[in-house]
Amino acid sequence: MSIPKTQKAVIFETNGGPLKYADIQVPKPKANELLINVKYSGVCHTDLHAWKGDWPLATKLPLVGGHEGAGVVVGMGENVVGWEIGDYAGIKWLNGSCLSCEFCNTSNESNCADADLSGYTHDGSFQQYATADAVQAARIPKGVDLAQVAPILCAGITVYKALKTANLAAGQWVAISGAGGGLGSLAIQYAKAMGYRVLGIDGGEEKGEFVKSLGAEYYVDFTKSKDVAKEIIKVTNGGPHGVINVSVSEAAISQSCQYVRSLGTVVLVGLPAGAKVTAPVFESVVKSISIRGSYVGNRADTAEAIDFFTRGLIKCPIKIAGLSELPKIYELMEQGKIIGRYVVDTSK
Ligand code: 8ID
Ligand code: ZN
Repeated sequence: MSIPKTQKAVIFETNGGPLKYADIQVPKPKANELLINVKYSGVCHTDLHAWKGDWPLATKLPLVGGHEGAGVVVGMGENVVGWEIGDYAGIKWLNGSCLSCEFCNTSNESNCADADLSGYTHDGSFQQYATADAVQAARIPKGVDLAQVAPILCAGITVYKALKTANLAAGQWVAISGAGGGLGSLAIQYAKAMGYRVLGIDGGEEKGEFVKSLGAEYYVDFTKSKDVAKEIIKVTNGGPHGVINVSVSEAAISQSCQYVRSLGTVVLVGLPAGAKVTAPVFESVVKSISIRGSYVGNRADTAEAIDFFTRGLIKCPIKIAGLSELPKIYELMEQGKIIGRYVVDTSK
């Protein structure tokens, strides 16, 4: 397999600065890394945060974003074992971790203080050739549609792990706040596959139709509802047992602490810049609610999330665009106009 010296990528030099569709060097894999020919990459709202630089964690600069890359292994460093040229591999948010700290040792690699993050501290999947730590790279079965599987590599893993974190029983209600977006559209389907009853919250009629088509029993339109919390409590007969917050809205997150059922769990996933979660102490105590953060997933969560997908239980609602169209996708995302997930084709 011949590997070119240069390739197409979308790169930026300053946070919020121009997103350049340019020719850059093909990276060389380190001893522990795979070189992956990225065919498709999902576009996550995190990529927008990384470009803007609105989180309290600095990005690498200049940076190639992207962390839902699906492709083919074309090279590897001398220490890599267990991978072959031609294997399908996925680039995830967690590119690599130290593998020796307290958190790595207990399979909580995403909480490693030295975690290396694709499209943030490590050039990501908005390029045709990207490197990934061979231990953390996702194993994608041969024959899988690489465009379809791409969103599983962040959105799928993240919502699957968040649903596990909510610790629900089959038949219980889960509310997905931000249900019409990339993470939300997958959360609805994982929740259904795990046996839960789903209530979706987002804005607008089109997102409502979409959310229901994916299996939500009920849709709350936050732009129209007279009282979101009241409506949710009524429909679920006392509030959902779990809430997965995947919106990018501080207000929606705090609101979820009010409508969650007694003994229920509010899971924080969406990361609006500078946001705080505000919950009334009295009601939180008397209702004995839990508020828990959830951050991507580990290697087992990855394998399980991909397995749900390959068994046909999850369909990624994707729109495919060219890599060169990334700035336009960010604009639509900023306006909340994307239904489901955009996936970029790195050859265009
Ligand atoms: O590991 C993690 N915790 C993790 C992993 C991946 C992504 C966290 N994230 C974060 C992203 O950084 C981002 O902050 O999750 C958030 C959502 O990512 P996304 O699903 O990729 O974003 P999107 O496709 O833009 O979807 C967001 C949805 O929220 C809706 C929007 O209409 C959109 O459909 N929304 C908003 I903004 N305000 C809302 C509100 N008040 C709302 N829905 C309900 N109520
Ligand atoms: Zn992501």
